[in-house]
Amino acid sequence: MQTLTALKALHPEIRADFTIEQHWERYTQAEHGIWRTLYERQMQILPGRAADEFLDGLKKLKLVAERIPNFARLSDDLQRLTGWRIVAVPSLVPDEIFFDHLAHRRFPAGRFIRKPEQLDYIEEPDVFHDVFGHAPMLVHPVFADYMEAYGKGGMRALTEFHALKNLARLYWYTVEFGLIETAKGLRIYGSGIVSSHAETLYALENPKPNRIRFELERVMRTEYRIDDFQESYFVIPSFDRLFDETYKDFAALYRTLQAGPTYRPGEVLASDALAAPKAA
Ligand code: HBI
Ligand code: FE
Repeated sequence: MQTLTALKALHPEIRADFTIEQHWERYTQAEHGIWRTLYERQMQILPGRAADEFLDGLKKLKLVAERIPNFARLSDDLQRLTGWRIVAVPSLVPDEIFFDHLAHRRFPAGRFIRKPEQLDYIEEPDVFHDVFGHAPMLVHPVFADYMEAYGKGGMRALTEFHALKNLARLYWYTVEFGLIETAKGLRIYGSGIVSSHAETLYALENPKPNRIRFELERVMRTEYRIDDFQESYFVIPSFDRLFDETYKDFAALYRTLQAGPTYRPGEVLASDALAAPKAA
C-alpha cells in the first residue's frame, strides 16, 4: 500500500480520503472485454452455488457482461436500495481510510481491471473483485448494515483496542470468504470466492478444505492465507444470525482474545462442527 504523497505522483487528482474519479470513458474495449470474460465465466457456475442474496443483488444492480459498471450510475441504484455508494480508489487504502468509508456506507473499489494474463490471480483488488464481488451483497439490507458496523468497529479496533488482527479475521472469513448453509444446501457469498472461478468450485466442492460452523471467537483466533485457496471456510446459518452475533461491543471479547490460542489456517479443533462439501 502506498502513501497519499506517493500516490499523488500517479494520480494528481487524488483526494484526502484516497478517492479518485473513475473516468469510465477511459476504459478501452479490451478492458471491457476482460470484464466480460470474467463475468461470463462466473455466471456459468454461480447459479446453484452462490447464495440467492448475491444473485439477487447482481440482478437488482443490473450488472451485465457487456461493460465495466459506471460507478456513478451504479451508486445511484445502490443508494436507492440500501444507501450505499461505490467510490473509486487507486488500490488498497490505509485501514483507517477504509473503515471511514465503510462507516459512511461508501465502498472503496479499485477502478483498474486485471491484465489478460492475470485472469485467475491478482494481488490487489481490481474492479471485478470489488464491484462484481462486493457490490451485490450491499443490496441485502442486513448485510449492508453488517458492513457499516464493520467500518465503525474497525475504527475502534484500531484506535482503542489494538485488535485489528482479530477483526480483520472476521472480515476475511465472512465478507471475503464466507459460506452459508441454506435450505437448498451450502452456498458461497464471500466476494473473494464469487469473483474467483477456481475458488468457487474449490470452496464448495473440493473435499480438501475444512468447512467449519461459524463461531465468532473461533474465527477471530484463526489466521488466514492471502496467497492461496483457503484451507478453512466458516459457514454461517443466515445473515441475520451473522449480524446478531457480531452487532455488539467487542471490548470484552478482545480482552478474552489477548490470552489463549491462535489457530493456524488449516487447523481443526475437537469442538468444530464440520459441514460436508456440496455434492458436485
Ligand atoms: N482497501 N481498497 C481497499 N479494499 C480493502 O478490502 C481493504 C483496504 N484497506 C484495508 C483493508 N481492506 C483491510 O486491511 C481491513 O479490512 C482490515
Ligand atoms: Fe474484497
